[in-house]
Amino acid sequence: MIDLQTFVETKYGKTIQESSNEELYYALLELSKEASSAKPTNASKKKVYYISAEFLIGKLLSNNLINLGLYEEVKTQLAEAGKDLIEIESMEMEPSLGNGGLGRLAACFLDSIATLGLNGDGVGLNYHFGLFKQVFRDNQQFTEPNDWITDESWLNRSSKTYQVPFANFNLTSTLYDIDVPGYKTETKNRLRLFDLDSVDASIIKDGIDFDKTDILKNLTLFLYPDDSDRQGELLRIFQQYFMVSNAAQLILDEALAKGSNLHDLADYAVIQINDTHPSLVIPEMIRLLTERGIDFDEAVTIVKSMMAYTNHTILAEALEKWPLDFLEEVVPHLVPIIKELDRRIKETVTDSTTDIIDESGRVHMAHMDIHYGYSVNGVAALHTDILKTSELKAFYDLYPEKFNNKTNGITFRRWLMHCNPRLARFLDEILGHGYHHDAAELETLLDVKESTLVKKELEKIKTHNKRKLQRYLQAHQGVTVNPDSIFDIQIKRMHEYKRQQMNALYVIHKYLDIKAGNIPARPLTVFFGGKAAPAYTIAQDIIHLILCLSELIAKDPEVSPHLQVVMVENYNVTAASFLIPAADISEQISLASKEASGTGNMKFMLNGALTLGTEDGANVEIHELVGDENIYVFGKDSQTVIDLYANNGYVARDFYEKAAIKPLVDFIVSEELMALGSPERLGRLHNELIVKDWFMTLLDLEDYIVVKEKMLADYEDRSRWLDKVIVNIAKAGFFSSDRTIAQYNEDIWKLS
Ligand code: 26Q
Repeated sequence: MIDLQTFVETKYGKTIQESSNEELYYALLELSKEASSAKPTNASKKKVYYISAEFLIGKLLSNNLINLGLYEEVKTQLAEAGKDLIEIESMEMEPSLGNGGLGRLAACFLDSIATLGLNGDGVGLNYHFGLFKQVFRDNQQFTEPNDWITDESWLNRSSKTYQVPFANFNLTSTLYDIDVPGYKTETKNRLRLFDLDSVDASIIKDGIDFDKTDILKNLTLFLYPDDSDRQGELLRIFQQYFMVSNAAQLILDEALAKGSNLHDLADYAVIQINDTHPSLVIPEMIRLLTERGIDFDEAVTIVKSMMAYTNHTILAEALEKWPLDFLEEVVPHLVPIIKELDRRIKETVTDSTTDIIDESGRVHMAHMDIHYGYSVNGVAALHTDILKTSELKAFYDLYPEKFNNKTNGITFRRWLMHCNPRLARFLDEILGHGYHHDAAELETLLDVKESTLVKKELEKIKTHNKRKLQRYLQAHQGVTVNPDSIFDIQIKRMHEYKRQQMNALYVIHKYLDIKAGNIPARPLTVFFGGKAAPAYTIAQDIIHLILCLSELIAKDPEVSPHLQVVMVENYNVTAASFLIPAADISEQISLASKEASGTGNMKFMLNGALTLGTEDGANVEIHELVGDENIYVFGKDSQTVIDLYANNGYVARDFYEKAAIKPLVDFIVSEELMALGSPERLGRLHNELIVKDWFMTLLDLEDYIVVKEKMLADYEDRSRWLDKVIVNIAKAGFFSSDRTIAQYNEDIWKLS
């Protein structure tokens, strides 16, 4: 039992009631930190190190309170003093230490590793500003630094420091730890974030611009600063090496402290390499082992038995290939090791497509991971199949035993209990608490599928969550949404393959339809949210189109009662936790074969939204689990798409010329929109869709519109819709990251 009143009085000399929300936030921060620091770390012999350039942890207060078992007590004691935990939590800054899916997955995994009582830490970098903050002006995206680190925070500065050698200087790191308490566990794990004391925010000039060459001042300033120029790319290598050299030294320290003689290092440590960003850990670990007296051959053998690689993408442009002369400039001491690793492959493997160093002298990081690791996994069944049969086929032929699938998952502590407490409480009432520790038990919800009482309650919860989102958007963005409308939501990074532009073309279709006098049965609100990389012009153009459409419709009294478009500013984990529980329709409309998994799709399903999606990534598994009746699938399948690419078989203009499509695409450059927006941006996007359309928007557009209209019509049969909602929630258990992590451990890590 905690006594918050006494705690607050001791800290501030006043009551809860007299304290401000900010004061209460800091009191609760201190209270949670005390509770988790009291827990011992896991002392078992073998440990997994999840190395990742990104950990998109989001705000931690509520989650830590939930995991520490303090949430309900705190909430009640605050409420008794007239205080609201949601308002107190809004005082917390969100650490945006990730871009999107990959970073958020790492955060969910930390929660599950701790919850399953496994010995495992995350290792990464302590970016002072993380990902940029997005603001809209003139219907366009602008970027600002997100200053998330406050004097008191979740970070604990440790006394550990390491020396990291670069070409012309050594850097001294500082290690910060963030405690990761599992859900109601005895022990805790940690997120280990390395930093550099000399980093200096004063080098930031307007927006997020800064001197890319001043490594001492900029190394951990931002997450993935613009990598479109050479200096940006060099900085990325500096960051990656700083991360992995520190990680490798930490791992060796911890293993030695537990009694390793280094020959047996693999009995103490396994490294999960999260995409190729930490791949330099392979040559670095070999370097450190040989420095400590292990001979090269043995070092290679040791490393081969402790490195496991996860692939998160098949987009060629996202696969890292570093020119050897870049590496020569930053980490010359790794170059001979990488060359030797490559030489050994070239000696034994005839197929030159698997070379680590290609004929243009570029180092293929994924190739190094696959040759010198013991496990390669994709993140959804379809994704792993595509890796085996096409993208990484040459490697699969060499090492079939290394390949395995680990379908992604999400932590239910954040994506159900925290973001949707009403639904969580209702599920507790009708199912008991068993599903908290075994998410598969959610399936017993199917037993009450016919109950009108259950359906009524689910409807009430959805409306409650829509109102909660309404208040959030009103306060944060000054937009008013209609909670009696259908909430149709697409939130994810802005990227052509994710096809936000297709959804925008649907909006145009709907707008023109309403203008033509076809009034929908119920109003529709289409929400978008997502950041675009500063150097990604077409993604910026898509944001521009959406913002212009939003303005056009809002200003049109004929259309605005029936249709609204909201582009949520600065979409992040916090915004997601308000948006997802309020959704009726989950937009998962990537071009089949391109979205490795998706994890938003799982969060929406768990929160009672129905999926409108292509047969891509984990959508395929959602479809299999819920059945045809309970999902809205459209579009060409992945094999068709892969064949179209192979034969250059897609010609955008052929689709553009179709009578149903041309007016929608041409509306992008209509007088109405051009008057609101930038002719340059709108013109470029219009042209792109007609002459290139690399991600085949127009291929699936007609089918998308038909299926979406069917979905909106089906919404009107509330009882049948709620049947589908129940099946979706009931089947979401498979997507618990506890299941994913149990499989990683069973097949790859083998921790006790
Ligand atoms: C690479 C080189 C240079 C600069 C940046 C990058 C870079 C940065 C971030 C490349 C990729 C990323 C992030 C990728 C990512 O988030 N992938 C997503 O991972 C999710 C978790 O597995 C999947 O669900 C998504 O399908 C996948 O897109």
